[in-house]
Amino acid sequence: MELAIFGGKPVFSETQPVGLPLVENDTIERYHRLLDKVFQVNFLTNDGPLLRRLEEALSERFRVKQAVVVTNATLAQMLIMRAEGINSGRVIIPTNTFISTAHVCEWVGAVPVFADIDPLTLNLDPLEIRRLAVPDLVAVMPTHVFGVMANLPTIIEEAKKLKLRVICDAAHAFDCDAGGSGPGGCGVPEFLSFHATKFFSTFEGGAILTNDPDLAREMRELRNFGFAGIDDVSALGINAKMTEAAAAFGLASLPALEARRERLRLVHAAYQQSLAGIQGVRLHDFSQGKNNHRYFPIFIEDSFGASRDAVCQALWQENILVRRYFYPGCHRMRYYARKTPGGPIPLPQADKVLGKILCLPTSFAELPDLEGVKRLSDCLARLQKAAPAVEKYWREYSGEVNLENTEESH
Ligand code: T4K
Repeated sequence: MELAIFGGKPVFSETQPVGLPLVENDTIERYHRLLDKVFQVNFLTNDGPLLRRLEEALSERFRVKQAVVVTNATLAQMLIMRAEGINSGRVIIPTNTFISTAHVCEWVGAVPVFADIDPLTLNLDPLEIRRLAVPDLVAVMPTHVFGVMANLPTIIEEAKKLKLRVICDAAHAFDCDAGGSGPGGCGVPEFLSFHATKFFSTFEGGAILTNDPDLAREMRELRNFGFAGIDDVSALGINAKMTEAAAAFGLASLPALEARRERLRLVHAAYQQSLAGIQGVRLHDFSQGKNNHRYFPIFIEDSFGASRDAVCQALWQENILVRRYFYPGCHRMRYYARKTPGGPIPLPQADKVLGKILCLPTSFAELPDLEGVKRLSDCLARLQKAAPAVEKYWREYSGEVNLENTEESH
């Protein structure tokens, strides 16, 4: 079968995005029934009954005292930082995270300091805390990338020595854990994302998990403009309220999650089997604990014979919209890179691993997931067999978009 870059028919007739939302038919039915109730009660937002039900369900699920539901994870992070009084100083974040983790630091008045990662977990390397310690450091903010938990116990220990706060980006980590401890389990505030592409979604949404009732109360005020009561504004709040329609979608999704996770687990297992024999394809290690299996990253090693970007472009031509999360790392994103005189400071582990990563779809449009996995894996095997020609094609015909030639290269 001819590869699409050489004029063959694409493996998929429809595009297969990485972030195809996970929505079952029975979830949609439950959602419609809940929406009917929303209109019967005619309470559409502002701490409505469904939002409160969702908060209770989440605090029970994550075994924390409080779950504070908000419009998205970006605002969740902002509320925690405001409530914790972080409005200046420096905050260590791993470079391998979504750009919002860094941006929010700046939005609240702090400066993100980008740290290198452990190449095996892809998460913040705890040793970086000591290396990057400066007097105005105020916090550390690890991320559980792809639901593999950051080493929070060690990070908390290191942070204590320097009197730093720890806040955790658990956007990927819904229903994930390590050694039985999941988001909210280590006693520091953590926030989740319920974006459409996530394992658990409310279209857009997020939540903060905490055991501190005062912090939760403060964040509930902050998400509602700072109102502490009618006509009583106690703080510089913002609008971060989740609507009843979004909360309804969350509640409708909850009963589907065990089966959803099992479906995704089978996809992971199928990929692990079908990609194992392909030269130069390295798989990510998910053996640490429970995972929701939403992401399936692979690494295109040198022995594949073609570069990651050549493979990425060839797969796009096959209608497989793989993504390079979180290439090139926050430290090399133009907005942050240009702030460092002389250009971004290299972070060797992240630079190396983010040059190889590709996230594959874990659900497929219009065909059974395992059939999608098989087609994609066969395609990768054919790409590897034709690697020199794939690389040559990429170099010759795609020079203008070749990231090797841009300032984001490394
Ligand atoms: N921290 C971390 C570690 C995060 O990953 C994120 C979000 C956050 C914090 C912030 O959370 P929120 O404030 O968003 O709650 C997407 C998401 O927009 C973003 O939420 C997510 N991380 C990030 C990992 O992925 P993009 O720029 O990749 O999105 P986009 O539009 O390119 O979509 C990805 C793929 O999914 C595309 O192929 C299209 C497909 N898609 C997307 C949507 C929204 C669909 O098929 N259907 C859809 O409804 O950022």
